[in-house]
Amino acid sequence: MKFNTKTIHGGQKEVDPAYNSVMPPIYQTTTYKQVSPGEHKGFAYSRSGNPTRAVLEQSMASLENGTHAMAFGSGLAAIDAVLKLLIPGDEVITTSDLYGGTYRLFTRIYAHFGIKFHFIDLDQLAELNQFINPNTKLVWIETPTNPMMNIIDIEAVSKISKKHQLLLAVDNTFATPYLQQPLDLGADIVMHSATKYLGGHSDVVMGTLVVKDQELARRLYFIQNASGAIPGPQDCFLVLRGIKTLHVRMQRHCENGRAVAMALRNHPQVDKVYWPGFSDHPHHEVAKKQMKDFGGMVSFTTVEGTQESALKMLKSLKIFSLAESLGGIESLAGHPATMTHASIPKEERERTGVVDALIRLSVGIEDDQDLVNDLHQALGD
Ligand code: P1T
Repeated sequence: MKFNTKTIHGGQKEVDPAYNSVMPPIYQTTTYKQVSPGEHKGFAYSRSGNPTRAVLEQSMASLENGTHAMAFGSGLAAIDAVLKLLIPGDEVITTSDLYGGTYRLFTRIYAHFGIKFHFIDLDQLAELNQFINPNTKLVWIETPTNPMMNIIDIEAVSKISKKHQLLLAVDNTFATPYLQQPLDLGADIVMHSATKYLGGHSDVVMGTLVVKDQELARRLYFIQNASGAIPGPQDCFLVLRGIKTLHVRMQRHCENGRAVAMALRNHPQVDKVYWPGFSDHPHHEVAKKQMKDFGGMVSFTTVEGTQESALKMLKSLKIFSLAESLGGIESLAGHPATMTHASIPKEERERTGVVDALIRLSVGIEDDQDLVNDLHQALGD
């Protein structure tokens, strides 16, 4: 089955054995009658499993070319489940260019439980070897990174991880499985904030994990059930509905992302534009190799280069809404330094490029000319 068919049918052979409904019923139930203890139709209690959630999980496994998936109450809850694979003394190698909430979870929660995090620069990734020691257990990467749009070579990192028997987890939120499938490139775990492109309509907070190894799936399922950060059935239904149009939405996000990136680049008031589709983007070749297109996220700075100029521009936008989050059908604009990445110390975030003047756009699927015109008027045209 090709990807554009999988979004609609993947993992969803028989969603309703009772009435053959085309969409899965929303099983709004906590529990299921048992004939005798342990004798039931596959579901005993909705933390452990729910039929609506099961359809979504099977769909996710299919989209990412994995074998098992688990859904969680948020993207961060999904990341939290991966970290629970670790024990005190274990070490994690990750990059300094990360979603601020992920950084906060690592440094403000798990570091207190005796897990050590090494935040390395992207250009040190090729020398990942030198950060590996016997305690290293996990490599965590995002690609494209939030919000600097750096691209990490998943295949190259996975080769090193495999050699040292480390787990490689890839946050695939920005790319989605439409653009890139990390398990095929050697990753062990794919994570999504399904809140973003998978849900696609800015109406659900959710996270997912996908794996292709039975034992890893067993361990993560144990954590999902034992810790209990599961999503409700209504939300699973909504994300599943979102997934059914993922391929069409992503195609338009990519087209509009390209139009916006080009228009910004050609504007005299704009200084730097971060978008991996530019042939002079430092990781353009890697992006071309591992992604089908370049996505709908674009970050930039204006020539004035101050927080005031960034905030002034953000306030002048009419179609783009000033808001956290991304990946919905509507265009959003954000100020990473004070919003999504405020939990990263200034010095550290500025080292990765998240300066006070940076603006991040989640380019929606409205008319591309309207979006470009909105940016132009906010830039003072
Ligand atoms: O918000 P939540 O569903 O818990 O997902 C966290 C998360 C994880 N990974 C990446 C790459 C993310 O971008 C996010 C959430 N990001 C935002 C809310 C944002 O505006 O960047």
